[in-house]
Amino acid sequence: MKKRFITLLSAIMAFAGATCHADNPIVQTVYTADPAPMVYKDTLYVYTGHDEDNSKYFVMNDWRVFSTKDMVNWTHHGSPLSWKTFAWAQGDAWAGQCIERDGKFYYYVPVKKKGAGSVIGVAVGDTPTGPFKDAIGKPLVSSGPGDIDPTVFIDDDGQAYLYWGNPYLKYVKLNQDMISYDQTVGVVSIPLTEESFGKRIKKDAKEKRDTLYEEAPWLCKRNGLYYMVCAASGIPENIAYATSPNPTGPWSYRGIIMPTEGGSFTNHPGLIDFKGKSYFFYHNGALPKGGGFTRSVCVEEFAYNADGSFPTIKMSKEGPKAIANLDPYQKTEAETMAWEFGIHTTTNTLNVYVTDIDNGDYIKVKNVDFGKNGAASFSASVASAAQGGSIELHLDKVDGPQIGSVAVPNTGGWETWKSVTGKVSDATGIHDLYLVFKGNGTEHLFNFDYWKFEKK
Ligand code: FUB
Repeated sequence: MKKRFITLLSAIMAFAGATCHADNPIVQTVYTADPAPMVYKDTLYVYTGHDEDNSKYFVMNDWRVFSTKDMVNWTHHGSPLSWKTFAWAQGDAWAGQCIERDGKFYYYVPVKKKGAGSVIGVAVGDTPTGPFKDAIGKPLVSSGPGDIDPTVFIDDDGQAYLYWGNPYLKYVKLNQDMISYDQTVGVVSIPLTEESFGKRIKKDAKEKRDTLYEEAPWLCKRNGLYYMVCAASGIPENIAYATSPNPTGPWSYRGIIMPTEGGSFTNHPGLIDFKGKSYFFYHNGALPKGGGFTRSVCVEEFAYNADGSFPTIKMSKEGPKAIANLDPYQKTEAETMAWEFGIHTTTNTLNVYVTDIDNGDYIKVKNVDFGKNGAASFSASVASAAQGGSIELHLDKVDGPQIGSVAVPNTGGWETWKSVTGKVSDATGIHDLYLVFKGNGTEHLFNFDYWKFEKK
């Protein structure tokens, strides 16, 4: 994404100051789409697609994964999977979902098969962030046109379901191994009736769909009720839902959750409960140069109504409130952030780190708890084949009180990492921390891997 467009947005954000904590979209370094949240242990992961810059169609080559423990700071884990992972695929890394079973992570993704159309593949990994490999060396599902947007769900009795489809809605019952499905049941098409998915008001004679169902199904369960949340109502899409007492229907249409807004003609839901709260993920075109093919994932906290129905959920710039503070006395990856200005993240074979750092760029980390006694020093792991620079530490605003700084030298290489340390003063209590990068020269200043404060 071009830095100059981010510059404008960040200037507006900085001017808006403390009252405007625009944490949506949750990622600003790349365009992201089609969110699929998953909780594993004490961490919420969100798997996304990746719209390439300047796309004029759904040009998507890989998937991305991000994680949070506090709902405001997101750690970038790079790209765990691409369509190239599947030797038999030729493109279209569209909307997927990952789920854990028995310590393995199964990632269901649609891809374009060589010489054919969309099919659904399954990749498997040992950790939530991969690496993932093709689990079976061929498509898992190839049922005809519209095999996109898989959603996977494991019921309380252990039966797993994989739903998908546009314009159809189909499912299979996955076997215990998660990489094959029950052939006796086969591929089942859900009847798309007005009772199940609402009546479509047809705009013209070309409109073939009778119901609101469009694509992007998301299957989940709460208090014994199954929810089928989906993109609906044609283009531009909104998000609607149906419910059923069974995972396979019949489904009853319940209404619209998120009305159309946000500058992207598609939307795509992902729902999750995390640490006692409910979260609704979606995408819009809110970043600079954003739109229908350059989308960004956002999240809202919500509460189900007492009868189990959804409230109307509006898109916001603020996103959810923090549910935990960040401990600055633990090693924190530099690519953990609530917001950033100007930087990118990149991956080598071992690691994700922050790169493309220029004078005036910054990373904002929210709700950092320095404690009563405060911090004494700050260390950072940095690398530079150029002139280096410095990291200034500011509280609450990019030009807020400065609590310290560290100088970054030329370390002899862009991946020749060195620890640098500087003194810190007047850092107590809970603050948003701005790591502000300074330096001169025409090249990028340095790379940044992780940081940590020491207590007084
Ligand atoms: O990201 C490509 C397509 O756009 C997805 O498959 C749909 O759900 C829509 O979000």
